[in-house]
Amino acid sequence: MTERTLIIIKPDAVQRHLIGRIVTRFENKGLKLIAGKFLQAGTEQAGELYAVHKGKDFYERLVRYISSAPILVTVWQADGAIAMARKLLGDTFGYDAKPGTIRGDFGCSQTCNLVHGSDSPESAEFEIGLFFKPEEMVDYEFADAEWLYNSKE
Ligand code: IDP
Ligand code: MG
Repeated sequence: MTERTLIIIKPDAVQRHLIGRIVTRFENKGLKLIAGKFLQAGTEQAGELYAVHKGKDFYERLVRYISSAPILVTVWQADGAIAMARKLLGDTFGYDAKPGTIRGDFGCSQTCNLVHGSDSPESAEFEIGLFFKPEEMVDYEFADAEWLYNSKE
């Protein structure tokens, strides 16, 4: 099923000059970029993004971190985009994440794990709505879609 997922290039990735290398992972895989915004989130917006973690001991630190510096917020679309993107991200903590994943290749921190990805269709819809209006998403066909997705079969 066609899905959309919110991928955030987090403050540490921007500060560490990793935007291009991270975005390339999603492009290489064949996910389609349909929206993007470079911004610094306020604490309110950051708090909403991580509302599911409210009350946990790392929540305040997490909100401070995500609102501390600019981020690149993007939406990617593909069949099964949510699970595919989570595999590209790797496990939550950099030190656990496998080599070959974004978190596994570029970091070893618990909090500063470079990238956010929605974990379900419900959270994707909610998270995308925090940053984008429907008309800010641009759907289109890739010129090589037949080869990329075997869509003729
Ligand atoms: P996810 O980003 O892999 O979905 P979540 O459990 O949803 O992981 O946690 C959201 C974010 O909160 C993580 O990406 C990480 O930045 C931070 N985080 C999660 N667990 C901890 C923790 O135990 N200590 C510190 N930071 C954490
Ligand atoms: Mg999560």
